[in-house]
Amino acid sequence: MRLPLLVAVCCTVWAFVVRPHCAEAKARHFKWEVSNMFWSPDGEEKVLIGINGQFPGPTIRARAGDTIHVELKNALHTEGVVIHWHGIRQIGTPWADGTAAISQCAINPEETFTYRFVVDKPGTYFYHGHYGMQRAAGLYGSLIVDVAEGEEEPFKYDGELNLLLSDWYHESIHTQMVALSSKPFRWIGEPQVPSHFVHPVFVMWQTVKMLDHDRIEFVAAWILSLLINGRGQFNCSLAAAHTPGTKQCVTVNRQCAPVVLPVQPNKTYRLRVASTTSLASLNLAVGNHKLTVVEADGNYVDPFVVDDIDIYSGDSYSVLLTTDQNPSSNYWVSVGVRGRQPKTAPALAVLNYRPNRASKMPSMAPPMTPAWNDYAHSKAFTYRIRGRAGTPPPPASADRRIELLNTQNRMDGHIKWSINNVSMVLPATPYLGSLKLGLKSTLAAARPAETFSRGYDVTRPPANPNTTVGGNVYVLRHNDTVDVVLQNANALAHNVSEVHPWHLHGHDFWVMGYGEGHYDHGRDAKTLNKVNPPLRNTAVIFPYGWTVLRFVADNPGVWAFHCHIEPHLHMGMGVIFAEAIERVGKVPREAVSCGATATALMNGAHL
Ligand SMILES: *[C@@H]1O[C@H](CO)[C@@H](O)[C@H](O)[C@H]1NC(C)=O
Ligand SMILES: *[C@@H]1O[C@H](CO)[C@@H](O)[C@H](O)[C@H]1NC(C)=O
Ligand SMILES: *[C@@H]1O[C@H](CO)[C@@H](O)[C@H](O)[C@H]1NC(C)=O
Ligand SMILES: *[C@@H]1O[C@H](CO)[C@@H](O)[C@H](O)[C@H]1NC(C)=O
Ligand SMILES: *[C@@H]1O[C@H](CO)[C@@H](O)[C@H](O)[C@H]1NC(C)=O
Ligand SMILES: *[C@@H]1O[C@H](CO)[C@@H](O)[C@H](O)[C@H]1NC(C)=O
Ligand SMILES: [Cu+2]
Repeated sequence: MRLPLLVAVCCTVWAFVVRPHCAEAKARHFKWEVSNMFWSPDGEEKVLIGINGQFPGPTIRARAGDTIHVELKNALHTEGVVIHWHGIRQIGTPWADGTAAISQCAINPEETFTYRFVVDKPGTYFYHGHYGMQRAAGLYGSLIVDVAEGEEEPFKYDGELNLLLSDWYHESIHTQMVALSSKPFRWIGEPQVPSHFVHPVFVMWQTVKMLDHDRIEFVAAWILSLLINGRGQFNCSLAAAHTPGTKQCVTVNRQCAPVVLPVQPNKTYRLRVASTTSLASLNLAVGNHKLTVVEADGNYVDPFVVDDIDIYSGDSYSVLLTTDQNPSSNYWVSVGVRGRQPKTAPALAVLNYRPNRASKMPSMAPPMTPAWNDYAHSKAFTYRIRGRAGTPPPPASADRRIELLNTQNRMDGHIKWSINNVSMVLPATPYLGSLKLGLKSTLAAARPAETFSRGYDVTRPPANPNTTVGGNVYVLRHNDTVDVVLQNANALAHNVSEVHPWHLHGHDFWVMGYGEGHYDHGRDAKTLNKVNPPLRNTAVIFPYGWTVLRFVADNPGVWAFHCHIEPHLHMGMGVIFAEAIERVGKVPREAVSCGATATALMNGAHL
């Protein structure tokens, strides 16, 4: 309630005193209902979580400085729900971050909660469920913030195309969650197509007997499709549609038809690409067209030209594409898998140069995205991302360094991901309420470790893989400059180390540098980029590598910092930053009135 008022007051002051034309910040109201519904994202009918009967959810479009109000009604029958606004820093509104058990209580069925927050910075964002694995059940959509009225983007374009990338399992998230926490562990992997499939794709489900390394039991029969704007092709022959004279796929099953992106020749388009995948790391390429990267995670980057972009779960990019190819043809947009041996067919969309006529299948095969394990290609792309001139530089040094080793571990027969040997579990009472009220009983007594044993060999599985669970709450002092060293290592199986995209809530961080092997501060600190590191909210650690991030703890709240791969987070791969709680403003009662906080409030405590 207070925010729009503040904005309005500022605006009035500016209008009359400072600026002749007030950049009018608007309040934008949305009324949403979240419910389960039947849908066929890839041609097969399943139940997913939609918003107002749509999948993906409605796109929010606003201008920088606007206040968003989302009145969210939970119409799921038996589950709570929350929505996280990915990339929005929630400056001064940590209770609107939408993380269950962290920033708020899950909204009960039939109840309504209103999110109010300012979108302070232009960019390409999205929103998604942040309770259990609800994101993987389809609860997501785009959030696009344009520059404030009267301002201009630092690059020119004629039109925009929006691509929200995701992946889709045929098994329900309930089945997935049970599998991930089963004894023995059941991997929800993505077996799907023969290894030698050819484009265009005829995707057939196949039971693949997977390697049984280290006694992890793989369940073969899981199905995963890649989706573009909520649409993919499973067991659907694009080949038929591709044959001249037939439009079989398009007419037989509308869901099988690829997304069509209408363009005019000789124009420049801004492609906004965001990934909210559960599991898959992706690569996007457009046949015959170059891509100029200009934005990453709501921050401008020093422009560079590539043939394809990598995009990890939690990332967003803007790339400029010029329609300078022969306009009598159309072109494929391909989205393929990185970092895991793909058993999933690429997702396809059509760049349609004939926007006023029926779309025609491209005459060329879709571009092949790079091999899944071509890490040199991925690193070359990632290392090229720099802040655009004008990006604020990072503070010259840090006040605190937190080193986070991620390992795969065992606990009483379960498989977990751990950070410094502790696998994160969330409390019954959300942190924002319990910490604000100082309810010590709800907090784990132990302070999590700030580093790990020097001698730990990151190239081998843990010598003793036993782990424990804990809160992993790091208490940060207001205004401290914090360096986080993310250290990757070998998982439980020999010679396996995975890619993990880490996402920070409440902040952008500078990505200071990347390296191989064990981070050695004495040796590696001098290789960090202090000149033009990019600001982002998601950064990847490569297999057996490290990544160093820097941020200033200037946004009081309780913020999650975690691997954005949904099964990894579910298995404990995350930590919590409790930042200057004493400076958090008055927390709305409805955000945190549950568990021990509700009891304390009833007994007269004040938020
Ligand atoms: C694929 O589609 C065909 C034709 O519609 C159908 O006969 C077949 O059962 C489907 N396969 C799977 C695995 O769903
Ligand atoms: C696109 O621009 C080129 C060079 O300016 C020109 O030769 C060509 O005719 C244009 N094509 C279309 C379809 O306008
Ligand atoms: C690991 O934990 C299991 C119990 O889950 C125990 O039986 C085993 O001895 C532990 N191993 C080591 C090396 O501590
Ligand atoms: C992890 O914790 C277990 C106890 O649960 C311990 O035995 C093991 O040595 C620890 N590993 C590391 C790498 O610290
Ligand atoms: C925190 O940093 C900001 C920006 O540098 C400054 O304005 C503020 O006074 C600082 N607050 C404290 C308590 O140091
Ligand atoms: C480890 O795996 C990589 C592929 O990920 C392979 O190229 C390499 O040969 C393997 N090394 C060993 C020792 O098995
Ligand atoms: Cu991960």
